[in-house]
Amino acid sequence: MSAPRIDRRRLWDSLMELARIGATPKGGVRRLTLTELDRQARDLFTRWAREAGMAVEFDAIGNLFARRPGTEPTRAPVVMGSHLDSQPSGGKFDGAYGVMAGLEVVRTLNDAGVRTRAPLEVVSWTNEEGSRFVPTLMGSGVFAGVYPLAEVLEQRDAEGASVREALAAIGYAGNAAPHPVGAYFEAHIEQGPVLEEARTTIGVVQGALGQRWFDVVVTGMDAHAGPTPMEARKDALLAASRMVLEVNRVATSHPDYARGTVGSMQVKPNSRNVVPGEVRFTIDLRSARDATLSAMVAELERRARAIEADCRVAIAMKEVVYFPPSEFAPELVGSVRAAARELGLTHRDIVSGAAHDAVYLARVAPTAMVFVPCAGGISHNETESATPEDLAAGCDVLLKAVLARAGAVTT
Ligand code: HGY
Ligand code: MN
Ligand code: MN
Repeated sequence: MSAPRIDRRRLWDSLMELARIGATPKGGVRRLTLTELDRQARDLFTRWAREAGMAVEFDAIGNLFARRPGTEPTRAPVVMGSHLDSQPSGGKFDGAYGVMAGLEVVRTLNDAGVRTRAPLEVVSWTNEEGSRFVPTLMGSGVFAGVYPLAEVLEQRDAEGASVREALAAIGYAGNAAPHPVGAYFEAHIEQGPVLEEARTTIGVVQGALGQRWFDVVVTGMDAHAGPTPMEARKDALLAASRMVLEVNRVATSHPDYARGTVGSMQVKPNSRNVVPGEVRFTIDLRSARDATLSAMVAELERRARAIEADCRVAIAMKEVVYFPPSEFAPELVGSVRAAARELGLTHRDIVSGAAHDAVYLARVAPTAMVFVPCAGGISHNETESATPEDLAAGCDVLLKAVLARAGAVTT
């Protein structure tokens, strides 16, 4: 049976309506996890899912599960999902596309009167971004048993609010029980330049880079910028700046997809005429090989010791996230490739530089992802954009791959 085709206009309109929640002047989205804006997005998704005949529940970390019954109710559901939270200056499509594409698959099957043997679920995972609260991939990590719920609920943001308090404040601390997943599919924009440069519509994702995140505290001594001689200073910002250069150096000295980023830094006391006594910053390391991640960390720790001695400061590196490179399920990846081929869409294998909830779902279920291009490969940026055609193509591939797994029953 040939699969029905999704409604491109409806998918686009849903994405644009969702993007109005947290819309920023430059055309992006600021919808930090567990904020009032996240609540509004969750409420909107819940309303739409119920209008599509789905039952909606949420678990103790706020993961939202919208379920469409199958003809074999005891079979584990085929799950589609992604996330509704965004970066502080994020785009309209990162995360939102995967949730809206899952909803569009259900809406299309409803219109076509197509039932599935396995139930279907569309999921929005809590705090994929890890921007307001660490760890990243928080909700899917709890669901997959990677993070203990009690520990995660006590994580605090820069203002000292806990996950537990923020979740209760938006009314999404639920009690849905963990349940088996028959298969997991996530549609996402690539967030890099590969597909667009290759003029290719579909990315058949093989897996994702491994990541190691650190919170670093450099402790020196506040001092007067005038009378304090250069050789007597304990300048925490000088030491931190040298560490930033080292992060860049270790990442550029490893060939296999190595990445190194310092994305956030706080300087104290942050006054023009005071030698900074304390600097806090973050390190995000990635690679396609676990051994490379280890080598990068070892090099950075070695260089930190030398910089400490040089600058007469202390450098403390605390690891806050680690997951090795992940591979998705070959048979499910094959169904994504077959769907793209049957739809006559250009496609190519690709490795994800970004992490996705699929990384943790892959630990509990066969998992695959569908990538579509984004303009200039730009993401985590308010100018992030994608075309209605590419987004629809990715959603058609998602529908076909999901039907192949869930089994279609024409009523
Ligand atoms: O950082 C990541 O890889 C993801 O986009 N949150
Ligand atoms: Mn994402
Ligand atoms: Mn993201």
